[in-house]
Amino acid sequence: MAEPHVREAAELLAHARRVVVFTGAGISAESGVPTFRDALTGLWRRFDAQALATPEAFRDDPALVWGWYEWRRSRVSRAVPNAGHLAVAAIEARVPDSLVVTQNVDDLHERAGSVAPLHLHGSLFAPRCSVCARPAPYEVAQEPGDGRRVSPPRCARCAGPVRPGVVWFGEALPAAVLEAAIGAASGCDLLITVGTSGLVYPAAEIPQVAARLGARVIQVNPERTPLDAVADVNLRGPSAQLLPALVRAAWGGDDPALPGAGPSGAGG
Ligand code: BV8
Ligand code: ZN
Repeated sequence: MAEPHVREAAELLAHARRVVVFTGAGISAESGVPTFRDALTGLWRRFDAQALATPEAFRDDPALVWGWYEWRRSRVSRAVPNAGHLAVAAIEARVPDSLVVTQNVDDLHERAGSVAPLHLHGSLFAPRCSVCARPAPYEVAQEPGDGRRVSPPRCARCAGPVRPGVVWFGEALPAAVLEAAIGAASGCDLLITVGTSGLVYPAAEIPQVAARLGARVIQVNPERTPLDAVADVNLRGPSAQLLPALVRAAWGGDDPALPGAGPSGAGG
């Protein structure tokens, strides 16, 4: 039997007609992908992620920054979507008017079956020329090892250095993507925010817009965050455990998209 908060959240989900699932690095943590704040393990520890994720850092030392993103891309390529990603895909399959809005630059939502998540901050899998913006193909990331510089490839058209296809601090988010995310948040009746510290703007506005315009908000996070203030229900714990529990409590345990679902009722 689900615990009370999960039951309360499941009531909201079972009756929701227009759902936005807003995710941050925490949803990928149980796939072994470091969250943004701890994305600097190994030799990367000596850098501040926020300082590395900037146009200035790339201009000053393109090989260091490209090496960091190649290291992250190789980590993501070896990771697999976890039960939290699968539960989000199950929600999308059940609620026709639903949308994933993610701050993550990994592809785990797509690999879990989410149809077209909006990437507010770009993707590790869309490098482009830093001069003419031509999309650049990427090889399967070699393991650049910890902290090794890797010189970025050169653009086939203008020979400019290729950059990661992410939004850095100080860069504008892709306008059409942000507009679509705000539009969905404005019109939804339920927003589920999962695994984000809610500190980076303007992305952190999304759950606040939904709450301001009357949506109910469920938060899934082991820690307190500024989004506690707008959440109707706080599910305190890991998303790979709580999201499947939420989906099972809302629609019963036989959701084929959920791991351990099915007649045996395995997975509790
Ligand atoms: C911009 C891609 C202007 C790169 C990222 C007010 C308004 C507008 C801007 C600002 C503002 N105030 C300040 C700013 C500037 C800045 C900003 O917000 N700074 C912060 C630090 C205060 N914003 C910007 O620069 C943005 N651009 O404003 O441009 C502009 C306009 C016009 C023209 C020119 C310029 C751009 C911000 C985008 C930066 N790029 N990512 C990359 O990945 O390398 S941000 C990056 O950090 C993530 O994408 C994410 O958005 C953000 C925070 O990460 P989270 O996903 O929340 O992860 P985090 O590690 O922080 O937390 C993990 C959470 O998971 C924790 O809560 C933890 O408890 C939880 N967790 C852990 N395990 C689990 C779990 N949860 C569930 N289950 C688990 N198992
Ligand atoms: Zn170019």
